[in-house]
Amino acid sequence: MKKLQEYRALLLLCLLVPFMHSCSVRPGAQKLIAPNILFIMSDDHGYQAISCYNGSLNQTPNIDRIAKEGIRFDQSFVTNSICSPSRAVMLTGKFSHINGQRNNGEVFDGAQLTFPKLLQEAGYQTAMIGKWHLGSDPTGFDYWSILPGQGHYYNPDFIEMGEEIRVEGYVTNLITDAGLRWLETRDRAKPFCLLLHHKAPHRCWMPDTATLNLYNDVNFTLPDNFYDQYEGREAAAMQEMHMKDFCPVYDLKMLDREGEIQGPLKEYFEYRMDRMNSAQREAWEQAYGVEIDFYKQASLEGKALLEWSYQRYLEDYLRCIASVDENIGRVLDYLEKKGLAENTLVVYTSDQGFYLGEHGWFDKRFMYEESFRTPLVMRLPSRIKKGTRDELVQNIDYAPTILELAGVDIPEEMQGESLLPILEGREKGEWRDAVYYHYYEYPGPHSVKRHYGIRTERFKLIHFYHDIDQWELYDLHSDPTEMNNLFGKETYENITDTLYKRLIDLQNQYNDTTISNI
Ligand code: SGN
Ligand code: CA
Repeated sequence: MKKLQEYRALLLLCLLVPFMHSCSVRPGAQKLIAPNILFIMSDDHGYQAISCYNGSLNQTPNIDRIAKEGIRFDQSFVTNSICSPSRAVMLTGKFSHINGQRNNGEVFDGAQLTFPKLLQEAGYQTAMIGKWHLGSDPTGFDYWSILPGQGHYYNPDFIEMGEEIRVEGYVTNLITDAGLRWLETRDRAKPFCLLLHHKAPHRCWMPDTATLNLYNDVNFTLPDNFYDQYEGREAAAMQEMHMKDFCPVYDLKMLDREGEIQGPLKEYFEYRMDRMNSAQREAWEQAYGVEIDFYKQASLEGKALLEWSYQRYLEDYLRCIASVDENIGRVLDYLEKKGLAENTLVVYTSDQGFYLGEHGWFDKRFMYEESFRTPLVMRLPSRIKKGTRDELVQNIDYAPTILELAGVDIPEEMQGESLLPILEGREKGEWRDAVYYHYYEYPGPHSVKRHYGIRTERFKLIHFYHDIDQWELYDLHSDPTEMNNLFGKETYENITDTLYKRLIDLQNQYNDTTISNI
């Protein structure tokens, strides 16, 4: 009899434990255990620098692993290609003009609804670790430890639950260490949602000492439009994010011992180097010494200087990414080791894409493909059907997707769509035919004019405004690198008209009142 009672108790426990993780989620989702969420986002990681996106520049075996065991989105876009705004969109599922975060430097209204808040209310344990860059303190997290502002690569400060601490080491490793520590000490009775947000590979691309010699012998091929002259594209001609705008000391690490190499932002870079300990500094001096000597004696000019700058830029940028990828591998290994891989949604994305020499540029902001698109791969073996998809998806979709997966109702005010049907491999059916974009940060760094626009599978129509009034039209099938502005050209009147009408529809649908006559 006692045995039977024990057996019954055990049986009851076995039946209950799987549902303990989904205790407060909506009925209907009960048959599935609420998945854990691990949302990894880096800063400025262009899809061209990810090997599973057919990038030939570098290898990213761990990001590729997420894609191979899950899903890769090939037409994934942001709504406003800049840091704080993208982060606000990701959290709220709403466009910048609705969530209020149009530019960097504005203070995020943390009182509004975000997906971590809703998950927390539904019984998840939530944490945010790494780059936050939203001005106000994080809300909706049981634990947070963020870099102040842009943060530092070496021996960075963190604000941990309101208290500033300085930690010795390299930022990408430290963010991962903190993430693993939190996973290890979390409350195991609850599902978790961890936002792990890397600073890398943000400007000024300072690699870890362990990667300083990567790519030394590689000669990267220049993009075909490296020497773009911006014909017919006024706003593109007026930007200040060209490789000729690089600061030799700050961007290209040409800080010589003698202090002879001058240039803008030199002090800014010295301040960063001053954070290093002696071993870190010595590794840097050794690694860059030869290049600095070369730079000093070669007195490069014109094309030679631009092409050398491009090589220098890519080496450091890709070294930063090597650390990001390796650290993603550490987290994936942890999930596997702890038996968490099957039921944890792993997302890898970036706050937007980046120019790696296309049009001669670095930075982001424009609605052209390299910065409008952003990498997006997801893995959840228990739910996601493996493969690649080409639906037009956008960062407004992340919050609704995660909420639906967790069995939490998606609030009306969220403007994105849940990607769950796509993740579950349902046939390509009804889906949006166009995405909307709006960038505001002008006047501002890199002088990219304000603009908004629409992109369909094939065409893109953009309007640059404020102190300029220029429309651009691209046929992405015949001109994927957007060199030929077709706006106003004969035979394109009909498509322009159709796109313009659709653009107005989208502005109405998303309540953006910035409507201009064509
Ligand atoms: C800094 C950088 C810019 C960069 C912005 C925005 N300049 O201002 O190059 O575009 O951040 O980046 S720096 O001299 O400080 O490096 S974002 O990721 O925060 O949007
Ligand atoms: Ca960014």
